[in-house]
Amino acid sequence: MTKPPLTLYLAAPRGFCAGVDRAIKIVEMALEKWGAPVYVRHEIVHNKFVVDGLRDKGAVFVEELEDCPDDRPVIFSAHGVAKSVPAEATRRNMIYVDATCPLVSKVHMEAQRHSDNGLQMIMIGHKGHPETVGTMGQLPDGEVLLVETVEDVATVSVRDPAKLAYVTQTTLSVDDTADIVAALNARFPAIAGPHKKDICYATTNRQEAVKAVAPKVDAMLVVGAPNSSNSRRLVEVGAKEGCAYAQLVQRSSEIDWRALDGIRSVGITAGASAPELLVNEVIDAFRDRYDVTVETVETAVENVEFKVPRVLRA
Ligand code: 0K2
Ligand code: SF4
Repeated sequence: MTKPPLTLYLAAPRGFCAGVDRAIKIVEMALEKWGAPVYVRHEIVHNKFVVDGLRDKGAVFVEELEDCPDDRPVIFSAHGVAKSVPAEATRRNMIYVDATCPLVSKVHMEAQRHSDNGLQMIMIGHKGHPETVGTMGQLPDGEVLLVETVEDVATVSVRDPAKLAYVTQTTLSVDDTADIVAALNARFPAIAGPHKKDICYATTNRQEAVKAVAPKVDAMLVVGAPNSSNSRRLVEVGAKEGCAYAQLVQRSSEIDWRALDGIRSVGITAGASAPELLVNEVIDAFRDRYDVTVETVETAVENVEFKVPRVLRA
């Protein structure tokens, strides 16, 4: 039986960023150095396939430090932690390795610096997301005000409109955040912002690539997990750019083939925490059903790399 023709447009860049690559390496190197079990506070990155693979090698994933014993090393996830977490690990004399992405740590330092300069902090982020919890936790409870939407800007109650600064989560929608920042600037003209945007290069590049692909295709698939903020933003960008069907899939088994009936072109990308192996699995699933032509749409070239902490390099 002849297969129908289909063009797959692969967005580039897609998939692993430098912070995810480093975080996974940290867990692997910690397992080599200290042996199993090594504890990891929160999913090291938001991807079940990655987490399951590390669990098989001896990593134990927990949500809180209190779920870890004192005498085994613990790793903090790429999303970052509140200051109270390493403080508590130190108090308990634990060995810990911080896998917080350096670009998240940069935002932590910014929040601290603005606060040291007497400015009240506003965080633009998603309530309850571990990165938002970690960044807000750089300052005492209640010090950082959370703003999630343009509507929130109208109601946020500040100490002194002349003494304000904002930081953001690194994985937000570039466009939605620009709207929120514009609303903050309009209501609080003196508000200070980051020198360089807090939304990271990887988030920005992956959204740009989706913008280039989405108008070309009948459907857009984003390989990523439901709890992955940056992956979900890619689905939203795809839909906003006019793609009639934009869907998150963790694995090829989640593809809804009936929804794709009659399509001639599909865009594929992957969130920063999704391994390329899963992208290949999705491509292979299309090859099983269609006569596939693959085209890459590249909007940026990335060459960012982060070193692992010194304790693991020795
Ligand atoms: O996008 P999220 O922040 O939910 O996190 P992941 O899907 O794990 O991607 C890695 C980014 C981690 C920190 O920015
Ligand atoms: Fe770091 Fe950006 Fe990757 Fe998050 S998405 S881990 S901030 S490089």
